[in-house]
Amino acid sequence: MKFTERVHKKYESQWERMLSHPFIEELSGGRLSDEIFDFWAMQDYIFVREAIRFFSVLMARFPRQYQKPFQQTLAGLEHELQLFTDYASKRRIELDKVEPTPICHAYNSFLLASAYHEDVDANFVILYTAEKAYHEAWKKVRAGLKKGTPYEGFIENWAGEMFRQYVDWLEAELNSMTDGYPASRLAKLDEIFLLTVRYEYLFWEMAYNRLQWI
Ligand code: MP5
Repeated sequence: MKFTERVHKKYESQWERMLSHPFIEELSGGRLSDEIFDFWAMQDYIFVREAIRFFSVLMARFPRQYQKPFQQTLAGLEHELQLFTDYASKRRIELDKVEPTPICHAYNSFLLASAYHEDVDANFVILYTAEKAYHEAWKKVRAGLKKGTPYEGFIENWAGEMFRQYVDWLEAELNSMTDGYPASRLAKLDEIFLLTVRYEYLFWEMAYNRLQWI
């Protein structure tokens, strides 16, 4: 069985719990408070800004064949930062004053540590899992909302066709590189999938409860 099919079955309950988080449910139902959405936007701005470092390390370490696709990803991340700055200026939020919360900090540290220390396959697991999680979450939001909300740019970015193709590409690469892997390596990659799903869940949880440092 393909890697992605197997882990989605194995960790179905965690995946579902992440996707049915009240943040996503309330956002899809048009009843999420502006303060909670703003909190998410400020933290995800930081997440994306730091993700540029993550991809830059991957670009330095990965084989040549991945440089071109990741150059496109990096351009996509710059576009995302623009979405956040546009949103923030409408809401009068000063993004340069925002500090990462414990969970945002931990998630970004995990990404950067993996970029430096883990192999290509492990980094593909993280990437696939994080991007797939956002694609699915924002498709749910798109399905629930009418046009003309302040969230449209975010919806188009993560639920749109370009992002779908990117996630499909990650999935296909991951499945072909793990084909025929020994059980011991698969067990390690399964753990990384689960850890990434857990961080994705906690990121919504952090925003929903506005969890902060002291
Ligand atoms: C993504 C994101 C999507 N922006 N934030 C979290 C917490 N998880 C996943 O990744 P990208 O790189 O912004 O497309």
